[in-house]
Amino acid sequence: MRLLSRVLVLLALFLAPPALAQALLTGADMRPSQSLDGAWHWSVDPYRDGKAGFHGGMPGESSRRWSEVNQADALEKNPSALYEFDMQRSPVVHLPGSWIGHAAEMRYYQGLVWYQRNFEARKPAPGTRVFLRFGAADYTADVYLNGKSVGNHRGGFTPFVFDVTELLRDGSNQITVGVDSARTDDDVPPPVTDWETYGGITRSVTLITVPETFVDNAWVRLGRDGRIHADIRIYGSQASNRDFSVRIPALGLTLSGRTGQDGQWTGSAPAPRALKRWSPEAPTLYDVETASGDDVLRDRIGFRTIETRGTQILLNGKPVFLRGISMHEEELGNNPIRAITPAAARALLTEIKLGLNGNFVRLAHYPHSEVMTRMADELGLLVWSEVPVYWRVNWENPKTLADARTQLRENILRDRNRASIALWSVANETPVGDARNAFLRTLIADVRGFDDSRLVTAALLSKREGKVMSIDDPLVADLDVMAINTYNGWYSQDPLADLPGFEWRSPTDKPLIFSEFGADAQAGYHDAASRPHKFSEEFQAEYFRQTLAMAAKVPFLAGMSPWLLKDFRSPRRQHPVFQQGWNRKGLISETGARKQAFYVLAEEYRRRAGSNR
Ligand code: GCB
Repeated sequence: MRLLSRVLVLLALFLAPPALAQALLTGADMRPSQSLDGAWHWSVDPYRDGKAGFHGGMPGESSRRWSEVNQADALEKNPSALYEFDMQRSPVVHLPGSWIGHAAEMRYYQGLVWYQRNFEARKPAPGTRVFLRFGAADYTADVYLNGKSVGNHRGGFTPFVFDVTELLRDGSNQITVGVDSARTDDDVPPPVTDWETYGGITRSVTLITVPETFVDNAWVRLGRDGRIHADIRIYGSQASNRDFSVRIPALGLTLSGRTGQDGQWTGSAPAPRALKRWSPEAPTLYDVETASGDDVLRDRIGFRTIETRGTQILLNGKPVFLRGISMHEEELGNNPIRAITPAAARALLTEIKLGLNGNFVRLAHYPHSEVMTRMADELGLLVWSEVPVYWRVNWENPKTLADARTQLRENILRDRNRASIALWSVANETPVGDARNAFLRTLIADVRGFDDSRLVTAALLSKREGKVMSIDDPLVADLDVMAINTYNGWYSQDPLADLPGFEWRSPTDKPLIFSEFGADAQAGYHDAASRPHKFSEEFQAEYFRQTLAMAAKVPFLAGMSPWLLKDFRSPRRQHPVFQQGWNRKGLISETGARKQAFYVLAEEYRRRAGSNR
């Protein structure tokens, strides 16, 4: 078995795409761009006609699909052209946003949906390149420009780009995207989760023009050695031996150098004395410009260090208790479509920061929008960021591992400059076993390879014997911070008053985070009995009081992110009275009504903020 999983990991190493062989523009959301958000035509395609062909790909059938034609051109030139999928006359919706919001019958649709729009552009000037960038499309996307395939992408939560320099033309252009939300047991995440899939183009689409040789992946950070470190990568025909500079004007700091043969440079300089370190209390961000030739890549970056010492987490060298909460990527409202605008991100994170007196958020269970992590930087919240390696992943399949590694890499490369991110997590509630351990160890090694400045964790399950809870997952040895999801008193029938009597045992001297605990409550359902029923606000509030009393007795606890800020859509939660398609473990309802437990946690965090423990 051990041998088998080693072989699988080796195979996956070959399948995984080379680290940075091509430009990803993952961190390019601040580059000037032409937005393709707005009105798009859409059509369902439940039999995948636009991909498979009319007869589903019968021998002899023309290999040309309607998706590979610029329909506007074809219909103009040839009146007898026939397109039943006439995208130009299909209904129009506003993107980004999941198709769940397009029409009532789309709520549980899992499959292929086509999108198309026309836009005006210029043929790229000589010496420039144009990239088409998607913030995310859930789950696979096939993209065509002017009837030509430009590529595809798997994974619903991370950005991807295509070089479309050769395909853009002066005047009207047409983009067609087929997004398929169907997943199998080999995907990441697998089909069964506890959240809404939100198929579609859920984040912004942009066209980004850069000089032929340009900067990408400029990672600038404060090292634990007190120096500002930079890793620069330049792409294009002139990338070797290329001069560049990294400037932080407000600090009067410039790092300059010349790339090697491979277009890369790594170096550091002492941090200026004037540097104000980023922290939740003072989230200072600096403009940083990386320039080479005609290209300037801009960013807003905070500088801080994060590390562990024994059972403590240290931020800027000082112990910090993570006063957090978890959340899914869903805006407030009765009918969310996963459209995270800066205003939506601010509204949610402000509830954590000011409402709950928090300093930490777990962005569960997949990479959230870059809008969210930038807002966390700006408002001052530490972040747990994770990939959807969730529950029952196919540990034995090298392709599944390759997909997980791609998502991890895209997430880290996108957000390495976000000061808010303190922890990268590689998995949630996964069953211990050789193949799983090997799979997750590969991801942990990847995290350390891409980013050695942060902490690595994973949400694990504990073992219960009577009232003794222990952490006996072998993965603990590989992590910087242990994390446990625990639900005694909700999924078990323990009387709530017993919870403070539970004893937690640790196998190491590493810090522990309670990455989840929670109980459903329907906002407005009250039960005044001395032992209130589940689903009442009183039960949830008492559950929080008693679980927090238990947590206060765990000496190696360094933080918590209870489950969770806001009620969220989940097709598996169908209690006819209390849930109706919503997981009700939110401390606020889907429309933002605060439940009693909200105030219990806010008070606990106010007290902990005072003592920082
Ligand atoms: C968990 C999962 C989370 C669920 C939650 C629940 O442990 O990590 O995805 O939503 O429990 O509500 O049961």
